[in-house]
Amino acid sequence: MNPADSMFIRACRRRPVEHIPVWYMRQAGRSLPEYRAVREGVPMLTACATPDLVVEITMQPVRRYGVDAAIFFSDIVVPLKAIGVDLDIKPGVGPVVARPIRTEDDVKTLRALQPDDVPYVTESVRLLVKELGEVPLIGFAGAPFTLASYLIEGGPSKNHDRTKAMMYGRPDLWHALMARLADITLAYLRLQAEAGASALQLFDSWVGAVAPEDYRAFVLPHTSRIFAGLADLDVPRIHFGVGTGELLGLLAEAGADVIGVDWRVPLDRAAERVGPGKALQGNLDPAVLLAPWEVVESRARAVVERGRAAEGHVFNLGHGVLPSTDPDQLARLTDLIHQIPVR
Ligand code: 1CP
Repeated sequence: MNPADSMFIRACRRRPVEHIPVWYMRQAGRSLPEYRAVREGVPMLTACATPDLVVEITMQPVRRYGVDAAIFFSDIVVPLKAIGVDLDIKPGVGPVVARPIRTEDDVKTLRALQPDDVPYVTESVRLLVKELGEVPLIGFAGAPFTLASYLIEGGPSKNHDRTKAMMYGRPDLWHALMARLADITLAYLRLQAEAGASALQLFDSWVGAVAPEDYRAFVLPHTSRIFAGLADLDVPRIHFGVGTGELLGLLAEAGADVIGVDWRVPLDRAAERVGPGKALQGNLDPAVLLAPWEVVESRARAVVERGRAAEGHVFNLGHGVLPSTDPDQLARLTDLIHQIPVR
C-alpha cells in the first residue's frame, strides 16, 4: 500500500476509512525512555541536524504505538536557525533568541530560505519515507504568528505582550515581518513535501492569543498565502492552534484541508464552526492521559462520538503529549481507537 491510500490520508481527504486514524502531536520524544536514551548529551538542534538521529526518533513512536502517521522530528525554529538567526533551544525552556527582532533593520536580517540551507532536512525526509513504507510522514512548520512571537519576545512568552505591541503599534513593521516569515515557512513546507512528506501541518500554537478581528487583519493574509502556495502539491494541509475556539471559522478560511482543534471545543461544535469541506483533527485533553485508563477510555470514546459530526476525523490530542505521560496509556489508546467501529 502507498501512504497516499493510508487511513490517515483518506480521513484528511474526507474519504471513507476502515478505522479511525490516530497520531499524537509531540509523539516523538519527551515521554519515551528510548528517546531520552538516544538524546543523552546531544543538544536539540544538533539532533535535528543529524539525519540518523532524526530517523530513529521519528520511528520510535511508530514502532511502539503503531500510529497511523509519523511526525518529522524537528522543531519550528530549525528554518530560522538555518537562515542565520542566532538562537538555541534551552532544555526545560524552549527556543531562546540572542538578539530579538524589533526594528526594521532586524526584520531585514531575515533572508529567504533555500533548500541548500537545510540539506539535513531533505536527507532525513528521504530516508524516513523509505523506512516508513506505507506509513505517511507529516512534515511541519511553525506559522508566522507563532514564529514572530519567539523572535520578538526573545523566547517563550505567556502573554505575547511585545508581539502584540508591534502588531497594534507598528502594523507596517508587523506585516513586513509576517510576510518574510510566511515566505520562509512556505519554502520550508514545500521542500519537505518535495522530499516525500505525505502531509503538512502548520503549527500556529500561540495564535489563540488574538481576537478574531485581529486575526483577520494581522494574521489571515499571511497564513492564507502559505496554504495557497501549497495548493499545487498533492498533500493534505493541516492547520492547528491552541485556544482557537473563536478563530475556527477564520482558520478554515485560511485554506487548509484539515483543522486541528484543541480540547476546549467539542468536535461537533468545531465542525459547525469550520463549515463544510474540512476534516477535523483532535482533540482529547493531553492531561486526561494522566488519569486512570477507565477515564481515558470513556473520554476517548466521547471524542470519537462527537468526531462523527465531522466530514473526516483524525484522532489526536488537543495539544502535545505531556512529558509525564505513561507510554503504555498511549499504546492502549491507539489500540482502542483502532478497534472502535467506523459506522
Ligand atoms: O513528536 C515530536 O516531538 C515532534 C517534534 C517537535 C515538534 C512538532 C518538537 C521537538 N517541537 C515541535 C514543534 C514545536 N516547537 C511547537 C509547535 C507544537 C506545539 O505547540 O507544541 C512549538 C510551539 C515549539 C517551540 C518549542 N520548542 C518549545 C515550547 C516552548 C514554549 O513556548 O512553551 C519547546 C520546549 C521546544 C523544544 C523542543 N522541541 C522538540 C523537543 C523534543 C524539544 C525539547 C528540547 C530538548 O529536548 O532539548
